[in-house]
Amino acid sequence: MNKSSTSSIQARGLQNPTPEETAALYRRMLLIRRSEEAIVRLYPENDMKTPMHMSMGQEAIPSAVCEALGNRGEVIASYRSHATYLAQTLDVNRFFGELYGRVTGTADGKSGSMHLADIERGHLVSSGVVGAGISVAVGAAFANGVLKNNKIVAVFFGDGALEEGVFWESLNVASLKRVRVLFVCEDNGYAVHSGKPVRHAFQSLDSIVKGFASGYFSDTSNDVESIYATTKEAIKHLDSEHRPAFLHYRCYRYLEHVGIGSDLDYGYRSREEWEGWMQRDSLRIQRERLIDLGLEKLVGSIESDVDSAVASAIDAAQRAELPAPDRLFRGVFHEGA
Ligand SMILES: Cc1ncc(C[n+]2csc(CCOP(=O)(O)OP(=O)(O)O)c2C)c(N)n1
Ligand SMILES: [Mg+2]
Repeated sequence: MNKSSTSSIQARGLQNPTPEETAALYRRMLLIRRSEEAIVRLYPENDMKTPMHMSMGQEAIPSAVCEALGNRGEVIASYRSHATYLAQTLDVNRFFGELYGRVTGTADGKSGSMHLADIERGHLVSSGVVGAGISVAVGAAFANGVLKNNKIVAVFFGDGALEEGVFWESLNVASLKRVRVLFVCEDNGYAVHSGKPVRHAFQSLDSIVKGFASGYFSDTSNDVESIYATTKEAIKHLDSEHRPAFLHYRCYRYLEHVGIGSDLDYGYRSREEWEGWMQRDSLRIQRERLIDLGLEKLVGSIESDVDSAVASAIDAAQRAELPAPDRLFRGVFHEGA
């Protein structure tokens, strides 16, 4: 797996990541995985009073995109935003503060897991409305062009958002006005319990998106290094062509649509399909890659850093205060300058 994905990067003329990049990609993915493993363990205590749209299995895409964008990145996400939030901000403290509904959270503990945002760290907004962030991203990217601040907005959405008019309107206007924005489709094959064949009349997006004069980049591997290399190519395209780019990345959701359980007995997807994706788990592959590079010690220190960051964030969140009643309406509406 390791060798074949390396050679697929080479076959596409893309550069292999350095060992430092390999480790940084693993660190981002591990922070997401360990945080969600903790959610699976602790959610049944009923102290995190928010719905959970879990990202397990989908860590590679936001980790690769945020690493590739570095400090140029600004992210907009859907309700499935644990992974994008942690990949972009690396801030597990405010993350757990919000899930526990505490004042230390991203929104004073008032928004829950579907509206994670931290503008200062470049996670602009998340929304529970499918596709809602896409047009906002085009506006934010347009503003960056006017301000000439060199920032790049990446908007993450699922394959279900391709059925929303707002996606096509946003692609149209971004292509027409040559807005530098990355449309990142996290294609996990399902919208709730419906597969793509019963939802999409089109077979392939490639020619449709290219028809808009937008860049089109696709990666079906769910391999973080491959996605990282592809995203860097897309960023080059954005910078040289001054056009949007559509990144079509395949992934797989390990858990149920909403909640922390398995849904393999619901009958809409097969255990064989699920096992096939589990066998090429992006975290395991990345860990093996670091071991192959002789970096066992580094793996150990990344793992103990991440474990203690997650444990101390949970401990702090559990001990933090709930928002006082007089904060209820603060920050809900724009309060002027
Ligand atoms: C505009 C709108 N329509 C319907 C819904 C209900 N809904 C919530 S999640 C979802 C499926 C979205 O699937 P996808 O975009 O593929 O994202 P995934 O959950 O797979 O990450 C739907 C239809 C919604 N939240 N917003
Ligand atoms: Mg989906």
